[in-house]
Amino acid sequence: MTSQDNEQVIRSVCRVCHGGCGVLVSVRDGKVVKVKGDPESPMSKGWMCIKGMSSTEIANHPDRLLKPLRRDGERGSGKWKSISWDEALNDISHLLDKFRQESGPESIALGQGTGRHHYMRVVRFANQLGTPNWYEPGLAQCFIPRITVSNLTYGGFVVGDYYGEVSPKCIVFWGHNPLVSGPDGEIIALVRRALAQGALGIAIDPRRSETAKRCKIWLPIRPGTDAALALAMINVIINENIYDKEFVEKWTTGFEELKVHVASYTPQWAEGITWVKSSDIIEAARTYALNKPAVLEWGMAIEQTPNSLQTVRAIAILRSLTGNIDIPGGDILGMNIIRGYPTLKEKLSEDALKKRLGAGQYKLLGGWRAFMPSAHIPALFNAMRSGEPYRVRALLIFGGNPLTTVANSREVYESLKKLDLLVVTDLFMTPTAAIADYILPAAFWTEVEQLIGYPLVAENMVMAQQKINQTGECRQDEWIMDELSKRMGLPGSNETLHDVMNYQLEPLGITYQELKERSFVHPAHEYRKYEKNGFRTPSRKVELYCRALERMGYDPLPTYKEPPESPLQTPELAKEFPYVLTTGSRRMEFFHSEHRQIPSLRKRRPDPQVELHPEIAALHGITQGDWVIVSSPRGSIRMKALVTTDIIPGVINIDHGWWFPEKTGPDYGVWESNANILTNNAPPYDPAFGSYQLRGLLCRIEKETV
Ligand SMILES: Nc1nc2c(c(=O)[nH]1)N[C@H]1C(S)=C(S)[C@@H](COP(=O)(O)OP(=O)(O)OC[C@H]3O[C@@H](n4cnc5c(=O)[nH]c(N)nc54)[C@H](O)[C@@H]3O)O[C@H]1N2
Ligand SMILES: Nc1nc2c(c(=O)[nH]1)N[C@H]1C(S)=C(S)[C@@H](COP(=O)(O)OP(=O)(O)OC[C@H]3O[C@@H](n4cnc5c(=O)[nH]c(N)nc54)[C@H](O)[C@@H]3O)O[C@H]1N2
Ligand code: SF4
Ligand SMILES: [Mo]
Repeated sequence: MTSQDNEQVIRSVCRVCHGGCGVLVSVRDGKVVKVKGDPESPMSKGWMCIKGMSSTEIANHPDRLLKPLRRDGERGSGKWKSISWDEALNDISHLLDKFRQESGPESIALGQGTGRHHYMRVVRFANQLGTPNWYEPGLAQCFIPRITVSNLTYGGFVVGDYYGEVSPKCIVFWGHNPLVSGPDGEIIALVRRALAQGALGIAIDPRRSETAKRCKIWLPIRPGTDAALALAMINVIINENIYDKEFVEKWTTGFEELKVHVASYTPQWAEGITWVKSSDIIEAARTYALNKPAVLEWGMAIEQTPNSLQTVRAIAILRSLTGNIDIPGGDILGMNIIRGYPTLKEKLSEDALKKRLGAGQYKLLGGWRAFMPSAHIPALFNAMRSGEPYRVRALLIFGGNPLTTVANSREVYESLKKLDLLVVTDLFMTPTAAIADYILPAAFWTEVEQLIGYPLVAENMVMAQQKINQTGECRQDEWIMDELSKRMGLPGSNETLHDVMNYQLEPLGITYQELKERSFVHPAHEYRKYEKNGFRTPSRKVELYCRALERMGYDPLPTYKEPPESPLQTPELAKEFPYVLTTGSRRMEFFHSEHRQIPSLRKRRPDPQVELHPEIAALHGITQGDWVIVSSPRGSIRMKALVTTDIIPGVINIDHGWWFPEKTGPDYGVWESNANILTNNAPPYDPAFGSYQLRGLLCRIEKETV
């Protein structure tokens, strides 16, 4: 910390996105006045993206919520009364106590957003309350399939090794665009460096994304068909004998079964399904297998499908066949240097476990083998709406905007309207907050104390976020949950935020206070950890054939299933909706539904965008910048056309997360350009995770007529 003219510079970690970039924050008179990349950060080395660079604008934005608000009229009337924290917390805790007594703890649900600093605190709060019902809009659609499959297949979570002495020779970007969406396991600057150092890139993406543009090979795939492509690549690597024989023999189980299983999944078979030329599939498989060390980056495009388990499994197997696990410059197993968060899961009763919505069916989402057991989103919102199998009466959301980020926004709206209590904690007013009973003002990342294990889930290093300033009466989410727990006398409510952080840091022999002084701890990476004790799977090997899955009633070897709504599966519907729709490709300027009110970011991307190929645009008389109506069997939205050859002709790509803070509430334009009006939350879901389909649906487009 340095001081000059009343200005202090304090080291912390940016969390405008999932976070991870080291930052030097300048504060003057209690206000953040400047942020700058920290050159000493071992991860980001001084780099920051434009969202992070806008932190000053976000922190000091005039629309920040500054005080707790209680509804003072009908829901959504826009009438609010400022109340004290004491009043808000007393009211809410009394209501929660009442619901628990009248309808059981499961009638209270908790919601949150993606990868925030308080993520695990929400899980703990659910366990303290005794409710099995919490959710986050990612989960089955984001990360849980990758983490779970990684654990089942290799006994741990893997991330690309951009951090050591050896740079990867090849990087596969599978439904992942880290040059825009990082950090999501990696940091943009490090991926860019690896590519600049000569790594051969292979992008598997229906769009020639920012990352695909830097790749040697682009496989333009039909959305939703990734498992077929992965199976064909396995087929090529085995048939051409270019797999890592020593690794496969010594460290895997089930190779012979896999070989037989994939024999019919030829590149020619996959071409008909994926629209990728078989010669390109063969070239990609060879390039990946023959250029070691290689990283295989997987994004959440492979999870937003009702075949998420088997898609992710097929891709996971590619890493094992090529022996790219836990080697320098390959995909490395996490070191998990800090202790797991004390979620108090032991406090959840047997009865509560049985009542977790959707858990009986989606065993890897909500059952005992699940990585982080949660409720199935469609089942939870259905219970709010219909009272089946029991009524969910209250929802407390800590940083989420489900009206824009959960599939089928209209049903989400109907569900939220049925609640007896909706509490939303956020930095800003949102369309979801606008229909709440209470709104609580959340602290921004410069106002928060927390640990950040990096990369998320792998936790190869740990950094300290520190409280630098205070805005209005904003409070860190953890504080709110701590205060509610204390008022309700819940188990674990005597443990403070610092107690929890110190417990997590214990294996490193330091406290949070000491970590703050050091900024980070980053031990040297230990490669090939499996050579000591084997992999952390039942066979101590990589499980190409997964018996655990078989025992749960799921296919032990990966399979392909056509998406339930697609040109091949529903050809009649495809006559009316002839294009394949994909949603949500990340944009540099925004984090999901956030930042539309931040002038410097919005200026760069003022309108919601649809990407389509010139051939399709011509068919519909659409030209660059026209407003276009995109429709699916669920509804229609308007978007501005970006006509580009960087997308497959038959595919339409739309932004997600759009609403318009500048418009009037309570809707703030959420029914105009919101991708989730078009998406589907109906079955079939992935049989293990319950994932629904956000990519690879059907749509049509037309020019808007005024
Ligand atoms: N169609 C479609 N839908 C998608 C996706 C897609 O690709 N396509 N992607 C899905 C995925 S992968 C995800 S992870 C979800 C994300 O879904 P969400 O997490 O719901 O999305 P966000 O807009 O990032 O966050 C919601 C709110 O959190 C607030 N916020 C930010 N920081 C804090 C904080 O520290 N505390 C509190 N209390 N509030 C805070 C923001 O102001 C914002 O209003 O969206 C999903 N929805
Ligand atoms: N700037 C910014 N960064 C973010 C986020 C954000 O909102 N903004 N969100 C964060 C979150 S929660 C997440 S989950 C990650 C997600 O980040 P990524 O995993 O990179 O996901 P996307 O950018 O949504 O999609 C990656 C690519 O998949 C392609 N794609 C679409 N459908 C398919 C398909 O069916 N198959 C294949 N193979 N490719 C397909 C898209 O064209 C896109 O280029 O980003 C994180 N980082
Ligand atoms: S990539 Fe994320 S952590 Fe890094 S500067 Fe941007 S918003 Fe902040
Ligand atoms: Mo996500």
